Amino acid sequence: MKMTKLVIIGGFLGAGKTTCILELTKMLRSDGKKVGVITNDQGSSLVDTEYLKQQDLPVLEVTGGCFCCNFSEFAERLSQMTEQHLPDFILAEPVGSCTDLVATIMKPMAMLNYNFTMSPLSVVVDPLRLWKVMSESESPFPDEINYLFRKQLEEADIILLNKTDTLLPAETEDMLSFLQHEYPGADVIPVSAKKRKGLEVWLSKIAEYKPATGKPSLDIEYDIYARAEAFLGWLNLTAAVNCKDGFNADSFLEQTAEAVKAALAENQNEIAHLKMYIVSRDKYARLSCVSTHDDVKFDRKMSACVNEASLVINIRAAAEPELLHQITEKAVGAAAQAHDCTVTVREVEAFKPAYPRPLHRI
Ligand SMILES: Nc1nc2c(ncn2[C@@H]2O[C@H](COP(=O)(O)OP(=O)(O)OP(=O)(O)O)[C@@H](O)[C@H]2O)c(=O)[nH]1
Ligand SMILES: [Mg+2]
Repeated sequence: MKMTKLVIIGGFLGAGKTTCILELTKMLRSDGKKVGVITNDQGSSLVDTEYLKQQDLPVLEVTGGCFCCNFSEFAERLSQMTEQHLPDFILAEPVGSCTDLVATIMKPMAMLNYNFTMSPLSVVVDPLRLWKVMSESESPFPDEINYLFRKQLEEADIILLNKTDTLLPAETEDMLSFLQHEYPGADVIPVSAKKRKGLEVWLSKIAEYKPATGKPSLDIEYDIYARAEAFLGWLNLTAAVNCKDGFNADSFLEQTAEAVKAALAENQNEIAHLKMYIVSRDKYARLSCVSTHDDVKFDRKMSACVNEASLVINIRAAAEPELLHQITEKAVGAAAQAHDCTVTVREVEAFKPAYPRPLHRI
């Protein structure tokens, strides 16, 4: 019987997990392999799920909490994926504010005899966030988030230093040395998911049909971890956008994102990850911003005027949920007015993640 390989790809919010998954999937498929993806969030209505589905990929999600706190649902989705699609690989992306995956996912999966070969744990890291930790420069986030960020790296079998296309060669070398020195048990691989660089080295490590290296469970203080998670506010919003004469969906999305970013920057509420997605039939656009000091960037543009579209907004930022809600609705309203559209909000969730209580911890 074919054993599906389960690859867990963790890392902090906005590090590039979904982009790595997308590009790895393309490589695996060109090699004739079947792939399924499981996404995960503290809320529902996920940009990542919608975006990945557009690539004609089977995607299932675990919403309303991380994989570890919803372990049974995670296991159910894995079985569902296996039964429905018989994939060679399942790529699973835990919530970016989640850690302790060895103790709460990897070990329970192995011990409870699930029918998967566990791949080494891959953790993606964004150079800008890493730089803040390396240089001990003033961070927009409190120490608890730096603690969480470091714990994510500490348990990695493979660390992917991503976005190396934004670095000078000497900067990449400095960061690689730092990671190798701080986390000697991990394979550190420089990649640029966006430019598809370095991914074949990663693939060669995870495609080997041998079990994960079996790292010890983290020594982690859950109260600090919980404070880190609860420091961030989460906002997930879905809406219908209509305009009888047609509107430019890219411009609508960009204006909304820029207005949210400006309002957060004004209040010094740092962004962890802001992402927006808009779809109209077979056309879609997605943009993203990973800091108030970062530009809003399109991953894909719709390049069309449309009469109706569905909008999905996910924001994780150092702000109270009510403030995120107000800022977002105001930004959407202003973009609607500027584009002569009507917006009907379908669903809004604004909250702080609950204390992490994994089902299993080994
Ligand atoms: N320059 C550059 N940008 C990248 C690279 N990989 C990802 N990005 C960008 O980083 C942003 C975040 O990428 P995602 O893949 O959504 O990050 P994520 O880790 O899945 O984010 P969450 O799911 O919110 O935790 C997007 O704008 C990506 O285009 C890369 O290799 N180079
Ligand atoms: Mg993602």
